[in-house]
Amino acid sequence: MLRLKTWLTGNGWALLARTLGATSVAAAAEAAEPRPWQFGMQPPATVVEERLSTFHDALLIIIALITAFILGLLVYVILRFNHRKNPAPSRTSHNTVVEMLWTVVPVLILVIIAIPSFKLMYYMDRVQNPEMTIKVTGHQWYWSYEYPDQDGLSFDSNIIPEAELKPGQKRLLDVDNPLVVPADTIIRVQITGTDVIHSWFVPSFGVQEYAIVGRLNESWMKIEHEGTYYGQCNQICGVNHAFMPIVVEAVSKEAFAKWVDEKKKQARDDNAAPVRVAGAAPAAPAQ
Ligand SMILES: [Cu+2]
Repeated sequence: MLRLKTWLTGNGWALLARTLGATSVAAAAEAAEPRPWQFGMQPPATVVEERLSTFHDALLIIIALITAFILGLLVYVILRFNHRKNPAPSRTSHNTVVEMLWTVVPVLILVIIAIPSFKLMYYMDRVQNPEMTIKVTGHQWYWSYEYPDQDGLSFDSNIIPEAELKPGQKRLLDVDNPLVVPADTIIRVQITGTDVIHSWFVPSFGVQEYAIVGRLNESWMKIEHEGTYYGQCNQICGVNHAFMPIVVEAVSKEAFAKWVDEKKKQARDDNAAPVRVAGAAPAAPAQ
């Protein structure tokens, strides 16, 4: 019973996946992006994505076992009960024990899958003690990012057109202003939209949240390692849907503080810059 409990609370899944050589957060240090001929998930950069990948791998094993079992049954029936081998078929039409089994066993399998699935879903859903907040807004067809804890610093993030790519920059993935966040920090991500439905999706964080007009959706991430992470809008949102990628740069806390100062300075120095701070807006007239 204890074994079953350990299994259901998640440790069993992790153990199984590790035995089968799945990647863990600790092993994934480099940038995460889609690669040519990639199989499987991108390396996890957050605990959420590590758990998602582990759960996915465990489900794959369960599915493979069920499929192999059904295939075995079919092959057995075809070989054993074809009309040459079995010219006079039995007239049996019911077997209560077998019928109970093929109802109860699949239900049990589904319950065993549902328990860790719901646990993970609620773990992903809400962050308990966020250290900072990022607001993401989806537009046709770019993202804008806002830092309410950094005096409302905000800017737009646009794709770099193919003709303007510098060496080393990724076609359809790199942007002019990436989202810069501190690594090893619990970040609440609030997501909304201004026109149609978009979806902010960064595979290696396990974050995928719809950006809907008039609604503030929430997710969270704690990026374990510094690095550059790529994502894309994954809700068909119009003709330039494929051209609103996401770049997240996770840096050290000190580098982040420095970056915030520089961005704020940039916003103050140059009004035409795409960077804004809330404090720079004209004050409302006194009543
Ligand atoms: Cu979109």
